[in-house]
Amino acid sequence: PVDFSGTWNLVSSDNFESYMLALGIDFATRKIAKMLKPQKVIEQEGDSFSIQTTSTFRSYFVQFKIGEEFEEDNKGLDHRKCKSVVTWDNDKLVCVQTGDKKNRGWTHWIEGDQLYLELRCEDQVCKQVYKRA
Ligand code: RET
Repeated sequence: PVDFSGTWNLVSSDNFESYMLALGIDFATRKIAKMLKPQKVIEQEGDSFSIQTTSTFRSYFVQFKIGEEFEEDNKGLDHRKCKSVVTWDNDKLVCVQTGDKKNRGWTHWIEGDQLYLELRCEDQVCKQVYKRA
């Protein structure tokens, strides 16, 4: 079984600014955020996850259990509350974030020593790749 646990460093990010724009993130934050190289620290125990995304500017923390809906505050991002739920799609982690924004969510998966993240909001898709630290 796949284990996401570990420390991961961003190596590439595609369309992140358009994703942030779709979320309604302000200009100044977008200009700073697109320069960042965030690090993810993931702890996985069975179906329980915590994911810390840290950067020199701002950080974001989320904790969830597969299949259990939770209220997500998106603090430090767009601050819009969502009802979120994460499920397995084979070895991919798929999150649906239900709220004001259509088609909001993300998918995480691993290939080799790389972690892939696809972030979705409205008609925008951001693709990021992380490497094990
Ligand atoms: C940063 C910097 C401040 C502005 C924005 C950020 C974006 C964070 C995102 C985090 C996604 C986390 C996920 C966790 C999965 O479990 C880097 C905090 C907009 C998009 C998908």
